[in-house]
Amino acid sequence: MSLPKRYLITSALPYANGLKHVGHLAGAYIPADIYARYLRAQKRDVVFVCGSDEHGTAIPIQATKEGTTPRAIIDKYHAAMKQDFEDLSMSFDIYHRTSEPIHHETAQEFFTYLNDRGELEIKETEQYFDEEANSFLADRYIKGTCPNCGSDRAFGDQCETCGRTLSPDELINPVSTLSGKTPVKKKTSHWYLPLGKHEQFLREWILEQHKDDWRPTVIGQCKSWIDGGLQSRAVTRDLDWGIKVPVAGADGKMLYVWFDAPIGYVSATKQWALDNKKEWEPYWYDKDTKLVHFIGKDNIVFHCIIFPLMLKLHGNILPENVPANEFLNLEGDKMSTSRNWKLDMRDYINDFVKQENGGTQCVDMLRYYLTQIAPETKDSEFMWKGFQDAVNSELVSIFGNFVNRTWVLMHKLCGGKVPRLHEELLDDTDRGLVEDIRLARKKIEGLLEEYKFREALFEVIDLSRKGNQYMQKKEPWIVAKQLATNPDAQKSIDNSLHLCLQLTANLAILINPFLPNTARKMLHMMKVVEKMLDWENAGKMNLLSVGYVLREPQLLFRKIEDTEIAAQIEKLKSGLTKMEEPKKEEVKPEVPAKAEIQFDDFAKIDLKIGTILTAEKVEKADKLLKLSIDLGTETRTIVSGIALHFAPEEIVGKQVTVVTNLAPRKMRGIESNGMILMAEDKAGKLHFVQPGSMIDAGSSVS
Ligand code: B3M
Ligand code: ZN
Repeated sequence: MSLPKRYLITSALPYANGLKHVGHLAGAYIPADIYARYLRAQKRDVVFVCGSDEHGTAIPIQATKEGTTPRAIIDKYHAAMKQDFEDLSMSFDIYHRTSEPIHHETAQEFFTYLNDRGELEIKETEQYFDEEANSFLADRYIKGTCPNCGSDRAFGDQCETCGRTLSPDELINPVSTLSGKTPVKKKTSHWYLPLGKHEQFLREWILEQHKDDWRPTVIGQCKSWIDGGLQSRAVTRDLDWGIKVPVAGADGKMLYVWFDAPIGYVSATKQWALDNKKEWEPYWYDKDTKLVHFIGKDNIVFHCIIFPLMLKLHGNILPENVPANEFLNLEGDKMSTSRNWKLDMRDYINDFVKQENGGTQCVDMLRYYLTQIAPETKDSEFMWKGFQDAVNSELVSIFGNFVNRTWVLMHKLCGGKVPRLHEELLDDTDRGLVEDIRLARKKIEGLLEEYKFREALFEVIDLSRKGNQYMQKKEPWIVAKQLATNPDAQKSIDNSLHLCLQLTANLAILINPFLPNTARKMLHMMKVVEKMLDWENAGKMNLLSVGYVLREPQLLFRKIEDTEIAAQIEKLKSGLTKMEEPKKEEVKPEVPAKAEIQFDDFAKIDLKIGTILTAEKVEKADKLLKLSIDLGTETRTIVSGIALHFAPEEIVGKQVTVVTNLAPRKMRGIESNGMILMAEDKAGKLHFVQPGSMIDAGSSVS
C-alpha cells in the first residue's frame, strides 16, 4: 500500500471553560502528540492542529459562576490551556481558537454551503422554555434524570454519570437550571441535519469499510447509534453566545457548538497555512491526505457520524481513523471537576515540573506514565503509587540505568570516546543485541501505525531492559580486571561498550516520540544534532563514530519519593468538594470479646501467607474484589469484600494472611476458596494482616 501524501492530525478542542486534567491529556493529546512526532521523524508531511472550543453554553455558564463575561472566560482559559499544553511539550503546529473571525467565517460558509444545497431541513418544534427567565433553554441548562442509568444529575445533552449523549426530551423530570422551575414547551424553528437520510452511507463507511481498522469500542458506539435509528440533529440553537446563523431573519439563533467546533480543525489549518505560507486546501480536499482525529470516548458520535457526514456533504475528505480513548480514573474514582477529584495539568506542572528538582524530566515522567496506562481499550486508573513505580522501577532503574551505566563505563574503560568494534571477536550475544535493535524498530513502527501507543512504549523500555541484560552478561567491569593478563580483554570491553553506545543512540530515536525531552538530553550527551533522531536511523549500528568524544553522563530521570506521593494523595483527599466528602469517620465501638475457645478449636484453622497476584473488581458488586493469590504450591481465587477500601492496582504484590481451609463459597457466581484476614482500625479503615517483611508465599502461620 502506498503511503499517504500528507497527514492531518487533530486533538479534540477543549472547552475554554476551565483547566483541563490529566485524564484529558491521556485521552486526546498525548497519543496525538506521539503520533505526530513519530510521523515527523519519518519525514512525512504532517500538520497537527488543536485549539480552544470557545462556544457552547459551557462558556456563559462558567461566566455566571465567576461573575464575569463570556469573553473574559475564553480569554482566561484559552491562555491557560495553551500554556499548560506548552509546558507539557505538546507539539501542535497551531493551537487556535474558535472565537477568531477566520473560524466564524469558515463555520458560516459550511452552514451556507449545506443549506444552499438543501442538505439541511428546517423544522418547527416545541422546545423547553423558561418562563421566569424568558429564555429558551439550551440543553445544558436543563437537568433531570438519565433514562439510561437513572442518575438525577443528567444534562439535556449528556449524562456525565454514564456518558450517554441525550436530547432534552429524553430527560425524566426536566428542570431549568436558570430558575429551578419546570420548563414549558414553546414553538421555535431550527435547522436540522437529517442523519437518517444518510444511514446507508454511514453503515457502509463505518460498519463495513472500517470494521477492522477502527477500535472495537468506536465501532460499537457507532453501531448502536446507527442501529438505534438515526434522528435528525438540530444544528442551530436559540442562544446569545456563539456564531450567528448566516441567514437573514435568523436573529437570536446561533450555530450549535457541535456544528462549529469540529470545523475548528479546518479553520485552524487555514490559519496555520496563512502563518506558514502554505496551502490549506490539500489537507481537507485531497484524497491522499490521511485525517486522524484523537478524542475521548464521549466525543465519538460527533467525530464518527455527524462531522464526517458534514464533511462528505461539503465535499471534503473523511477521517481515516478516530482512535478514541476510554476514561482515566484517579485513585479508584472517576475524575470529576464538580467534585474536585482530579489532577489538573496545571497542578502537576506546579508541583513537579516547576520545582527545583523538576524540569522537563518531570514532563517526560508524566508522559511516560500516562502512555503506560493509556485507556486505549478500557478505562484505566491513575494511581500515585503507580506513577512512582513507573518512574522509579522502569524509567530510573531500567532505561535510565542502562544509559547511565553505559556512559560511566565508557568514560572509565574507554577514555570517554566511542571505542572500536572488533568484528572478528563478535559473538552470538553481540549479534543477538544487534538483531534485537532491528526487531524493536519494526515492532514499534507497526504498533505506532496501529495507534497502540502503550505497547509501543513497552517495546522501547523492553529494548533498554535487553541492554541491561547484555551488559550483565558481558560484565565489562569484570573483564577490566584481566587487562594485564588477557590481550583480548580491551577488545572485548570495546565491543560491548561500542554496541551499548549504539543502542543508546537507537533508544534516543525510539523514545523520541514519547519522551522528546529525554531524547534531547541524550543527544546532548552524545554531542550529536537533532537530525540523528530521524526515524530512518533507527536500527543502524553506526550512529556514533569511533573515536568521537562524548560528554559526561547526565541523569535522565530522578526518583519519586514516598513523601511526594503521600503529599499528592493527601492534597487530593483534602480538596474533595465538601458536599461529596465521604461520611465523617465514626469512631467504632470496641468489638465485644468472643467466648473463650480451646487450643484445638484454634488449631483447626489453617493459616498461610499468600501474595496477591491479580485483583479485579467484580461486576455489579461495589464491595467485592476478585483476587488470585499465590500460596506457594497453588494459586487460589478468593473473593473479598474490600473493594471500597482498596483499588485493585494498589494491592497487587501485597502479602496477606489467608484462611486456607474455609469451605468454598459462591459469591456473584465466583467460587471463593478461602478468606483473607483484615484488621480494622478505630476509624473503620481496613489493613491487611501481613508479615513484617516479604516472606515466601505459602509460609504457614500458627
Ligand atoms: N469541546 C468537548 C470536549 O471538550 C468539545 C470537543 C470539541 S472537538 C471538535 O470534550
Ligand atoms: Zn446516565
